[in-house]
Amino acid sequence: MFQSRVSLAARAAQRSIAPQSRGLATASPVSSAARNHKIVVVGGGSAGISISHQLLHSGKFAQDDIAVIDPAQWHHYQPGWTLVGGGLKNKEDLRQPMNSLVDPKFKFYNQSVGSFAPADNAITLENGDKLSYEQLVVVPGISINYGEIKGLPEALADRNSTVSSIYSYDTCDKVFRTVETLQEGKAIFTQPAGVIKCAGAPQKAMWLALDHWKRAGLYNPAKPAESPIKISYATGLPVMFGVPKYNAILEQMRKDRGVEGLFQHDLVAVDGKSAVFATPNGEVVKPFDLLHVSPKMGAHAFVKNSPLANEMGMVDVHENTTQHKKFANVWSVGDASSLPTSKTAAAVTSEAPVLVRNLLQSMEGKELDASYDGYTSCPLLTEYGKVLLAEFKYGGEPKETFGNWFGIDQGKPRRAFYHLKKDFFPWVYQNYMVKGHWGGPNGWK
Ligand code: UQ1
Repeated sequence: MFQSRVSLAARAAQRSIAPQSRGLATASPVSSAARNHKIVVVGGGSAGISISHQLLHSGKFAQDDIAVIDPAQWHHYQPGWTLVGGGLKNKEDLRQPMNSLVDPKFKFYNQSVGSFAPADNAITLENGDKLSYEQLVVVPGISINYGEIKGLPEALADRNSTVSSIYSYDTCDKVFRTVETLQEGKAIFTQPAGVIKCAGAPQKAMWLALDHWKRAGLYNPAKPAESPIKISYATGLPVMFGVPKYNAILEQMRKDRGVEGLFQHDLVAVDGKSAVFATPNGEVVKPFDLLHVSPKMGAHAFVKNSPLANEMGMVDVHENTTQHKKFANVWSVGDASSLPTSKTAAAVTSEAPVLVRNLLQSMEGKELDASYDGYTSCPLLTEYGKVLLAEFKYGGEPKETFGNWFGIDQGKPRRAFYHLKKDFFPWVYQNYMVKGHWGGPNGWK
C-alpha cells in the first residue's frame, strides 16, 4: 500500500504525458520500431537489475536491445530494513534512484505493466503502449497486501500507534521508535501463514527488540513472568523456521529466552490494542502494547491474471532451468517466480546467473546447461552482534558456504556473520550486485 502510493503518483504523472507520446509513437515508424526489443525485463528490483546488467556484460547487446520496465522511483536494499528496525541503519542510506542504476544502454520504461500476451511475444504497458520481444524476463517481485489484515493499513499509518512493520520503507523506522518507547506490557511479533519474502525477517525483528529490552533492564529471559515486558511470537506456521536444522536451534532459543510461542496463529485483524488471530480452534484475541506485523503477500494481479501464472499466481518456471513451462522464451526467478525456495536477495545471487546463461544459450539455439539448485540464505539476527547464517537449497538441505570451506557450523550465531549482514552485504549489493558483478557465494563476477 505504502509502496504503491508512490507508484500511483508516478502513474498519474505518466498518464498526463501519455497521450502525446502515444500519438508520436503511432505516427512515426522510427519510434514504433524502437518498441521492439530483443529482451524485455519486467522489474527493476534485485533480480531485474542484476539480470539486465549481467545480460549486458555478455557483450551481445546494442543500445536499446534490452528494455527494463519498472514504475518505481527508488530501488531499495530491502534486506537492510531489518537493520533499520533495530536502529542500526538509516533507511535513506539503503535506497538509490532507479534512474541512476539503469545503464544508459537500456531502454527504461519507468511505468507499470498492464498485461502479458506471451502467445504474441508482446506486453502492454499500463498507458496502453505495446512492446514486443524475443525473450521476456518476468521479475516484478511480490505484492505486499496490507489490506488483507483488517485495520492494519490504518494502524500502520497512525504515527501514534504502536503497530509497525519492517516490511515497508514507510514504517521500518517506526519499528525502532516503538521498541525504544515501550517500558512495559505485552509485545507481539507476527508472521503470516502463506508465502512471504524473507521468511526469517519476522523473527529477526523480535530477537533484536528482545535484546534491546534486555539491555535496558526491561526483559529478563530467565524470568519472563517477572519482567516488565512480555514477548510473544505469533506465527501462522507450525514451526519457527522451515528448515529442520535451523528450526531446532531457533525453537530452543525461543524457549531459553522465555518467548511465548503462538503457533498456527494467523493475524487477521488489528482492532485498537487487540490482535485477532485465526487458529485451528477458531478466532483468538490477544491484547498488545506493541505489535510488529509481517503482512500477507501474494502475486501481483498483472502476473496472477496472465497466461504466465500457475495456480498460486506465480510465474510458472522449471525449478532448475528457470525457463517457463509453456512459453520457452519466458524466464523468471526471484519473488514472482514459482521456484520452490525461500524468497530472498541471496537466492537472486544464485538464480540470476543461471537465468542469464540459459537465456543466452536458448537465443543461440543451444542446450540449457545451467542449473539452479534452490540456494537461498537467511542471515538471521539473533541479538545485537550475532547472526545465524542459514544457507540451504531445495528440500531444506543446508548448503553452508563457510561450512564447506572451513568446517564452521553456521547454525551457531557468530559475530563474523553479523558483520557480513550489517556491513558487507549492503556494501557489495550497492556497489557490485546492482551492476551485475556479484554472484553471492560464488564471489565477484
Ligand atoms: C549475498 O550474496 C547477499 O547479497 C549481497 C546477501 O544479502 C542479501 C546475503 O544475505 C547472502 C547470504 C549472500 C550470500 C553470500 C555469501 C558470501 C555467503
